[in-house]
Amino acid sequence: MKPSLFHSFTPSLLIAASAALLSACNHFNPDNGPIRLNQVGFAPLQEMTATIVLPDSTVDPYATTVVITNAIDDTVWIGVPAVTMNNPVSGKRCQIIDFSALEREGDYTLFVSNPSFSEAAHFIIKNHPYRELTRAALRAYYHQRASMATEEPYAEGYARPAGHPDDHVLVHASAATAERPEGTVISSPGGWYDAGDYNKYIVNSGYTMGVWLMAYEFNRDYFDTLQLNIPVTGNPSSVTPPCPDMLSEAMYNIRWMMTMQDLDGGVYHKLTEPNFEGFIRPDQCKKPRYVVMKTTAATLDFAATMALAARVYAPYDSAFCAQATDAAIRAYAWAQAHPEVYYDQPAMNKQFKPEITTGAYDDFDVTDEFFWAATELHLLTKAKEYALDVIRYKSQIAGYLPAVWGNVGELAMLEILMHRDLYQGFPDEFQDALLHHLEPYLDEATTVSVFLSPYGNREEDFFWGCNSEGCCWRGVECLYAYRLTGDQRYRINAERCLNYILGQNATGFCYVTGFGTHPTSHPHHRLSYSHAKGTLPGFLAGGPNPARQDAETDGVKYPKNVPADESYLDYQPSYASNEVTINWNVTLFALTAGLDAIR
Ligand code: G3I
Ligand code: 9MR
Repeated sequence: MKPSLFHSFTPSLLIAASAALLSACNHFNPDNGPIRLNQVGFAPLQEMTATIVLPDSTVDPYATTVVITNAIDDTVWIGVPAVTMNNPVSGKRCQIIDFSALEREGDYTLFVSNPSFSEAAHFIIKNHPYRELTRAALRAYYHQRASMATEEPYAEGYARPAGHPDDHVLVHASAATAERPEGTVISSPGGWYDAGDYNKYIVNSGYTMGVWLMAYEFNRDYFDTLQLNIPVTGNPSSVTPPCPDMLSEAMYNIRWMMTMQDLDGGVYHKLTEPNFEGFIRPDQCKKPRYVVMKTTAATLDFAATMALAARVYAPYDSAFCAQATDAAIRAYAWAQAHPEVYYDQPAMNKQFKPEITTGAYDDFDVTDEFFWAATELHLLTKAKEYALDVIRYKSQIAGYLPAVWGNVGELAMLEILMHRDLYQGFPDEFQDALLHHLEPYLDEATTVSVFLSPYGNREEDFFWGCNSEGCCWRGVECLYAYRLTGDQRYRINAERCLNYILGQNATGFCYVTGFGTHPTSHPHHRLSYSHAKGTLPGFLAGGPNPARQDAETDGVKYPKNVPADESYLDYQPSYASNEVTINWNVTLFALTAGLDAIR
């Protein structure tokens, strides 16, 4: 039975509330309502909370009451918000509702009532609430595959023709050598499109493969049985024992990466058209593509990836592992001989033609790349020369946290922690550094956060790609901390990071396409935009980015004075807040799979 207090729901109240909210929401986003909660699902024993972002028109916050009903309309929870406080970033007044007491699987409706507004939101409690999301986040990479058509039954409704064969790639003047002069044609097919664009970048691929293969090692049993419905031809899955789907998908990109190594061991920074394509289908793209400049960062990320892959794929394909080991060793040697070749696109364009204006993934400090590559090579070969480099580069750990595409030192730290028996002393130092780094965020989750989250309570939490690089990655760090200490607090905070991504946040979006009641629906993604069926599912959007580098381009208009945590537009041209990328999805599934595997 619905309680009597909800008989006071009146159309006029609803209209007034909607009008107030509409005026508050920005030009491109829909009204996601004041109730913010995980829109995908909770596991039965999980902490469950929702946040009400009180409409500005609220006269008396303390008059809010809450009722939760189950699928047959029985009241299962009735109460008042546990806390009323201001969002430390936006200043907005919020209330937290804690309904963790609910345990039964089912569909629920949460009704919020206040004399100034009334709202309802649905949520689900079920076992393995993140299984489907994990699968979709991984299947997103199948859709990103370059040089091949995506076909049924694998495309699951999103088939498209092949594009970018990349079998006729030109060596750019910046990458010319005596053996491969400018204009030499090489073949570099396959791999994944980086993001919303159609280019392929080694630095970002390397970081992505690192997080990917480490996620596999972290939850091997889980991934060994996860079915992705992807084609496995050309991958090592025919080898006995069968290669798990997630390793098959990764191999599609790793084999492309291998083609990016020059004869001398150095690795091209990227394979790209000179300027970004329009929003057209892959098969419609006809621009010439180039491999551009070998760099130290790309070569080291490549070395680390190949060494890690040689270890992980050892049970499946010995020929590949021998090739990857050799590639890694030669790449590392090249980087040692060329330790400071940085990708400086404006400087390169002054010297060489054609001009290249696509993604730079520039990085002028490769200490962390040396550390990661040395660590992976040491884990693979156990050779003394790499051990000495691990020692040499480990000294800067404070600067290695958190890991992002341009700062991969933490990947080495986590690898060492996961193989700590091989090392004496310093794993303890690394563990302390990780826990010390997390502590203030965990503290903020229960002291200042209106979303009960260890992420999103500071202005600096919001930047280009923050949903992944800030929020999901912090959740993954919590999973590592949980594995290392067994302390449930870390598991709970990993869940809280995911709750944030799935809707308990300042904008009310579930930032994964195709999931939740208010999902990101218009990402900056050429594959989605150009597909007759529309947006592809399972992609994580970049997230609120107060730097707003895209403001005013292509009609992108942020409302004036929008708070940092709301600088997000679910609008296709907004590349600075709403793009999707391979490096962002990997942290999402590392988090969802990690949580799914625990429950
Ligand atoms: O390093 C500075 C830091 O010192 C400073 O405090 C901070 C203040 O905002 O900025 C930092 O630089 C940022 C840089 O990323 C490193 O994190 C830049 O502002 C920011 O604009 C830059 O964003 C990158 C963006 O490309 C533009 O270069 C994103 O991380 C990166 O994910 C994104 O990658 C693009 C590719 O180029 C092309 N493909 C799509 C992909 C995703 O949008
Ligand atoms: O589409 C591009 C996206 O993939 C990049 O991340 C972004 C930043 O480098 O740039 C996008 O391209 C835009 C360009 O930078 C400026 N003009 C509008 C382009 C999008 O249509």
